[in-house]
Amino acid sequence: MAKTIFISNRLPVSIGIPEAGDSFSITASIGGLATGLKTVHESGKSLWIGWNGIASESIPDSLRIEQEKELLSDFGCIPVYFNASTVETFYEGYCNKTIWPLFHYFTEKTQWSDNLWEDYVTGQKQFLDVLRTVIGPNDTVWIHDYQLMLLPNMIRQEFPEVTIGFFLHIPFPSSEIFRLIPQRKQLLEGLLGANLIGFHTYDYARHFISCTRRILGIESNFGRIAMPSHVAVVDTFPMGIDYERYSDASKEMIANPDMNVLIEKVAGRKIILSVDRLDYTKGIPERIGAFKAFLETNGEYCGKVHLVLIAAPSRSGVEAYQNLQKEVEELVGHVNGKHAHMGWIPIWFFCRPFSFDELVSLYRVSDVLLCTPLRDGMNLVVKEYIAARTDRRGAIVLSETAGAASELGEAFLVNPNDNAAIAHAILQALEMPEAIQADKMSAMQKRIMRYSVQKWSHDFLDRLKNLCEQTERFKQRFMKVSDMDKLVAAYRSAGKRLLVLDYDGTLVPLASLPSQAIPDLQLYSLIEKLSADPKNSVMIISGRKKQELDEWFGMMNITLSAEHGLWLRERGSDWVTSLSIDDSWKKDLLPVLEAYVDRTPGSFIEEKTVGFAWHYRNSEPELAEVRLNELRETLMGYIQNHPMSILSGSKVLELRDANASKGTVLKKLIERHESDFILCAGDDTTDEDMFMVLPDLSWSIRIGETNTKAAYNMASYRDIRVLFERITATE
Ligand code: ADQ
Repeated sequence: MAKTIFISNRLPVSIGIPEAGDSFSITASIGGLATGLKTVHESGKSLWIGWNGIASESIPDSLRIEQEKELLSDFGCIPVYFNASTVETFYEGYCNKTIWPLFHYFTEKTQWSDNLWEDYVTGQKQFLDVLRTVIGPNDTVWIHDYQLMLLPNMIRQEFPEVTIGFFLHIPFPSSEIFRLIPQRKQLLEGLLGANLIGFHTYDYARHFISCTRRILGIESNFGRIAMPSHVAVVDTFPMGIDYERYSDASKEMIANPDMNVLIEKVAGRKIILSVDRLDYTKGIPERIGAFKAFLETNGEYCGKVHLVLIAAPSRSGVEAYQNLQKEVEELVGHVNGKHAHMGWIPIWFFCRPFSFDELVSLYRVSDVLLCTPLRDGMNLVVKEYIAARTDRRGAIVLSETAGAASELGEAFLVNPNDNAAIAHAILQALEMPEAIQADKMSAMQKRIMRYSVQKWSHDFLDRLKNLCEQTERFKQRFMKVSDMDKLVAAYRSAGKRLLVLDYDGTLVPLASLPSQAIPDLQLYSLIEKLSADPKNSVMIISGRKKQELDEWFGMMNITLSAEHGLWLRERGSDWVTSLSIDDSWKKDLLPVLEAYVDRTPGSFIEEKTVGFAWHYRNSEPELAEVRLNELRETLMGYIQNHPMSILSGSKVLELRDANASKGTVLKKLIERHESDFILCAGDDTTDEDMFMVLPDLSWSIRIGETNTKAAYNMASYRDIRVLFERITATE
């Protein structure tokens, strides 16, 4: 039976081993991810692979076996064992010294070295090793987060049929930042192994797409990226929280005794709450600075407000985190030392994690949530605060660089580096009338409630399933071995055959410069064999110029057609055209195109007998797209008055004679040849003109996963060559 396998760096359970080391305890984690995937995971059709959180040296072998059994039977979990050294080199290495800082725009904290990278690769292979023991061909794998960015492609290489999803929980930076990383190509290729790549926000998805274009030169079409073996779809899924858990707890909670003490002490003062993991991305020192600025510019609030600052230590093995703790302690000491007076301490600092009950109690009594990370993939704390405010009170000051900001326009959105703006927002939040608090809070609650973490996970998995069904449907159009067998049989039994082939993208791969896409020896040999058969008429029909086709194929016994059917050179004859050529418009249009070349670095013009091609494959993609639209608009004006037409190809805009068409020339040839076997192959929209004029029972193939009038699709020019190998071998 097909199953779903979740893979994350950590398992959704915590393992505890007491000092004596002769037993262990397992507790289910209540983190966001564990909750989100709970309903799917508990349905019993899934497994979860991840590190169990403790170095393998500290688990005696006997315990390990027991632990594995219990993990599997009670929690559907399969552990990956990391020894202490791997924890340090993998998780605390490339993951947290390279990717984490860089993806959060902390370039100065980013370290890269070959060793770190090697350990990152090796670490992920350990996950693959475990996966190999349980995976089946129809399974779905959902991989989580930046620790495992290479895993999608590792799995794709070994198990091409498996459905793979990936979700990144942290920001995906702009290409200017991402391109700094030496292993940028490997990371992108790693992710592109997935069928679905999910991000919290549209901006992160946009950054990823822009990186694949600029760094790998791979195009996307409405978030779909065609890879050789599959289509990778990029989309946005803003992660939510277990809304009811927070709202129900808030409604039902008998206040936690510790919290009662706190609330009594506060007695009439306002509470500004700040809750994070102790991480430099969260902007805790900057927030303390902004609170200080607030006190200094709003003296009337001294003695009347507390900042309750909760920071749970994390990644304490990494130096940057150890330094951060010291820095925060010093800053808190400094503000308290400077502003406290008898009976009032401005900042209450807690350097420990708070329990769920404690957090909900605090959310309920805090007047303002001050959430100003310098960068945050999403930030769930702000969503938890909203869910816990069943009384529809409270206000939020939120950093515009947190992913959550894109969903929470009602919050006071601030630049986390601007102390004065934060201080002003705190004042506005503290003084916001209750009616407005209620309006804003209920608007945010409706949104957060709707897109809960459960909805998020189902949405992702449903999308993944739909994509795979779509791909399956599409695969039906791809030429299967049985179809190829039929084609070969029809070829063999035919007395007279016509083979019509486009060139670029169909017989050779597309190249950055048209002059680079020259025929290779294998292609020559195949065309030689095909054309040597007296039953065959072979024709190459291309948008290329006569001179190029002559140079490459002039010596062969085949028919050539240049410039999209404008010119025809039948076997042993000269080039002719049946169209009355009017190229008077060329001289008017050349300066227009030249102006676009000047304004679009990397683009160039290829002049043809009747027309031009404006190539922009080597231009900066976004700029080229803007220019392309402008140019099309400009040319529309000319089309009305000149016998020309505009044609969009792969990274090229062509202007050609309005009457030239591959379809027209092919129609003539078909009439003349009276073949009983016709094969036509192309990869471009211009080739659709040919597919449309083919008689019934012809064999037509479009290269690429795209809608077409052709009867079949094939993945690449390589498949056409395989087909030719077969038909030439059978003779
Ligand atoms: P984190 O960086 O851990 O997660 P965040 O989303 O704010 O960031 O918090 C995750 C959870 O930790 C929340 O449930 C929160 O209550 C809890 N938490 C935070 N500080 C705590 C504390 N001091 N005591 C107790 N609990 C605390 C990463 C990304 C985020 C993204 C999440 C989910 O960095 O941007 O929102 O994953 O994708």
